[in-house]
Amino acid sequence: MKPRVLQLNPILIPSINDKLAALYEVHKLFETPDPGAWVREHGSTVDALITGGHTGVSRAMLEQLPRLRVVAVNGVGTDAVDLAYCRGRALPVTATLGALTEDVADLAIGLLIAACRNLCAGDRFVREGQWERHPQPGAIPLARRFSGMDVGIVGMGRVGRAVAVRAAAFGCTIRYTDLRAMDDVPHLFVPQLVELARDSDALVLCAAADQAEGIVDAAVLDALGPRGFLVNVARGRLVQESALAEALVAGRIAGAGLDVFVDEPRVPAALRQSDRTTLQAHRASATWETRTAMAEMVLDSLAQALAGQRPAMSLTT
Ligand code: 8YV
Repeated sequence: MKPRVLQLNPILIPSINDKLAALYEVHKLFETPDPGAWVREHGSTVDALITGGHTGVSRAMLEQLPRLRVVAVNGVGTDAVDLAYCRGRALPVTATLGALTEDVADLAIGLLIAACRNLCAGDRFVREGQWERHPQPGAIPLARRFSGMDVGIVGMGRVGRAVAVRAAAFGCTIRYTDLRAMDDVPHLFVPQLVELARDSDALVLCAAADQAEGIVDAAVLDALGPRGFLVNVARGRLVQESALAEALVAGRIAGAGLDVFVDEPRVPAALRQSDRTTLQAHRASATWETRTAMAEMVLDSLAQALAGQRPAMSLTT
């Protein structure tokens, strides 16, 4: 009998879905009308679980899966999984470490340039026929130069470092904050986020959410100031979203490029309606290349765990 795999999110790569179906009896919980009832009835038959970084899995669900041998997170963030509980059960939790670094950093720079240069407003202006109606040069306000900006990186892990490499190529001065200074990072460490914000034209959030919930508050936004930009490619809950909305509406910061939100897919109206925001639907890792590499890592983790080995990408065992 094939091992039973419970899948909480769709995987968008057909060849990976074919491989999963060939090897396992896959149950797609996201297509199940009553997921809670399914887990109550069949939870004891599940050998492996696949979930997304943002989705994670609740402890209540894990408690209903006594036979589980691996939680394979198809993502790098494991903040939505109770790692301590999984450690206690000697249950491997794997992540796709390293697979999405370049794409997330690319999107961070893309959002930053889009925010500084008003790319979305420019696109709308042309698309809606406004250019023909208002051909004079001042019809769109002047933008801000990204090259050479002071960029503050919050969280100098894999993604933070990849953002730093890219920003350095644009001639930016880079400072960073994290839980501690890092010997192998050549940039200036600033222990206090509010100080980093004061010294930065743009703050780029790349930190894990576990220990950093709500760190971007009104004081940080005011320190960033009316010429400052915020980019978030990490987790929405790093930011106090209502404080961000207020700062944007009042022009207390210049703009924000956001791929992640507190309560996805719900995005506060103030953020959706603001001309100062550039928004994405949590898709920093959503390229064919990266999603294929991530899903291959998930397949490897399942194969290793179900063969009784410690998965190479395990964070808990
Ligand atoms: C993915 C993420 O969108 O890696 C993460 O932690 O949040 C995202 O890159 C998600 O995990 C895809 O399933």
